[in-house]
Amino acid sequence: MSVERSIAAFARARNVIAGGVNSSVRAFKAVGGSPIFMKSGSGAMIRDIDGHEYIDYILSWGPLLLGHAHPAVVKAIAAAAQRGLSFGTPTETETELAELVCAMVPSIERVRFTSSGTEAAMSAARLARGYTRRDKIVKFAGCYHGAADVFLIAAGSSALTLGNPSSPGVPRGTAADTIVLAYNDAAAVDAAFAANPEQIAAVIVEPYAGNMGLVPPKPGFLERLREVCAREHAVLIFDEVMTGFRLARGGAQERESISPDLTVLGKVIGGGLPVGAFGGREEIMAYLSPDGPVFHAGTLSGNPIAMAAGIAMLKAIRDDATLFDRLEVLTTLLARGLSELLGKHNVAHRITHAGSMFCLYFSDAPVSDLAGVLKSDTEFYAKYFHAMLDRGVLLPPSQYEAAFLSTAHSTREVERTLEAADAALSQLSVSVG
Ligand code: KE4
Repeated sequence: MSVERSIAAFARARNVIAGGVNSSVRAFKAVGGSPIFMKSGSGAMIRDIDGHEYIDYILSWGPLLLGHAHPAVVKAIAAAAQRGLSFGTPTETETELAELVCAMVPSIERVRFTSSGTEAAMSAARLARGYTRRDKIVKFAGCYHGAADVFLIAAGSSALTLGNPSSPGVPRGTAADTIVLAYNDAAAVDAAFAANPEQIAAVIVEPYAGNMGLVPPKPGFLERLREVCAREHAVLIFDEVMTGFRLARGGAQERESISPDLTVLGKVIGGGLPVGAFGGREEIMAYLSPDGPVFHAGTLSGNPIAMAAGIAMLKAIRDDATLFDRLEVLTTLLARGLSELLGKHNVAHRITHAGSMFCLYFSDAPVSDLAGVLKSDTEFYAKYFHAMLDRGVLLPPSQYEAAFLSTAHSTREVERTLEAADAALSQLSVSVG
């Protein structure tokens, strides 16, 4: 498959953009080869600048629950743009999106918008610290909460992919206030609070960990976090940037019937435009400036074009009564089909899936935390990634990422994906010998 234009585009980009990309995972470092430059997307499909078309399971890393260029979202953006792009003043579009968020995620009584998930998570941590007057934050190895210093310790996603889960440049003082535990280890949370009495401001967790592949919570894990945080007067933060509006209408917290104190949102909430959000109990959110002492600001926070996209997105999700059932059925069909094929080809694997998220690990080790995930065969994943890319299927370019389906995917795309996987595994089993 010729990707000459992408190769040339990457060389040109590297002359002016550090690393040639504006987000690390896009560089294909984990899978090798030159990153593919895309030109357009429509529904479940994406097209590169060499004219190749792919079934897209990256979907911009989660925002595109309704697929590429959804008509209602595009129309809302175009209409909003005609009225001006940004005002730096309050607009009613922000209130309208906030009303939708609060109606769909009942634990959120007040919300504040940002321009990225990173900003939202970083601000939620600052708010929890200001509200509790404590400094320490508990996070879990392999979970990713964006690129802020406080969270770039044992982080997942491309920090893990690139081998820098604890990035250089994060001051020792910052790292000292971040306590890292093993995901799904509820006993470790009790021990952390015992060892740091009245010092832990918050526990932040991806309720379904989507940045070390997809690692679901073990039964009782989230409940334990809820109990411990309530007992210790610490803030429980669910980072639902990835799971929000995707695992259920009200996110993972609806699916698991657990109410965090604060929730971090992103991706779907902007419909593909830059929107993050954090919100939760009114008592905590009242600590935010300008009413409270904990500072927050952002030039383009609540940008009216992004708000219009989010409103169109959330209304479409809210009003589609069978959306989540359809996505769960289709994702399960794909996961089961892949598992059958991998069994047929005698390839060790674990597949996790929930809602419209899934991950295929080339491993026979249990995947319930980062240590288990790290036993995966990332070299084989890289070969599989390219074998699928050559057959018109775009998967995340890292073993440590979750893959996504949209409402634009159908059994047709699933069947084509399974055909490609069968051929890819045949090719690889021959080459592996
Ligand atoms: P952003 O700053 O990238 O909008 O959001 C950060 C973030 C926070 N919390 C969770 C649970 C997230 O998954 C993310 C971002 N996810 C990655 C994909 N694993 C974004 C892809 C990228 O970094 O380019």
